[in-house]
Amino acid sequence: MLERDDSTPTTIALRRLAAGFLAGIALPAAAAGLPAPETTPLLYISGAIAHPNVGEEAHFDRSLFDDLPRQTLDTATVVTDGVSHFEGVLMRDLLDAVGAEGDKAVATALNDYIIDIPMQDFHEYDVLLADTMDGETLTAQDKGPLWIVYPRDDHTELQDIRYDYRWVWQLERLEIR
Ligand SMILES: Nc1nc2c(c(=O)[nH]1)N[C@H]1C(S)=C(S)[C@@H](COP(=O)(O)O)O[C@H]1N2
Ligand SMILES: [Mo]
Repeated sequence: MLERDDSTPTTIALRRLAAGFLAGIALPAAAAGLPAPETTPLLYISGAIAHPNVGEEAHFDRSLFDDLPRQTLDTATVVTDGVSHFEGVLMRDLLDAVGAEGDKAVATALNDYIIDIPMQDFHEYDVLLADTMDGETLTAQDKGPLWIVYPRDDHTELQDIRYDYRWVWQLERLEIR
């Protein structure tokens, strides 16, 4: 069987050129940190963070949030029926992106609900900051735009009122302390 070989000296040189070009633009971008938001932020992160993008805080609009690694989670919740399919960003990845270093995240919601969450939760468990549920974008009328979702079906110890308090819906701000 005839196989096509793309690796001519020309294509190899072009690939190297492209890789070099991409590395060249990626490096200054990484050094400059998180880009500034261009639309209204969904989420504000303050406190002990190494990579702010607006003053001393990190603000995420939808486009910046969408740029983070995406993850899914299927779980029951205490406020919905059956198992739901969530998509979003791992809290661990979000906090890594802003260089968060602290013992707790103080989470505040649009309805002024406020709760302390130990940072340990995000290292021990794949806690998701969900922006969609069952394929629908979460809105402020329905637990959104961002909802902290614990993998409660995968860990019996998470099926506890102590964790239910930390399932912050309508999340607006995380303050790292
Ligand atoms: N934004 C927000 N998130 C919240 C709450 C709240 O009042 N506001 N209540 C917490 C509590 S006490 C529990 S037990 C769970 C489920 O609350 P619910 O049954 O009132 O939805 O969500 C948590 N997340
Ligand atoms: Mo509660």
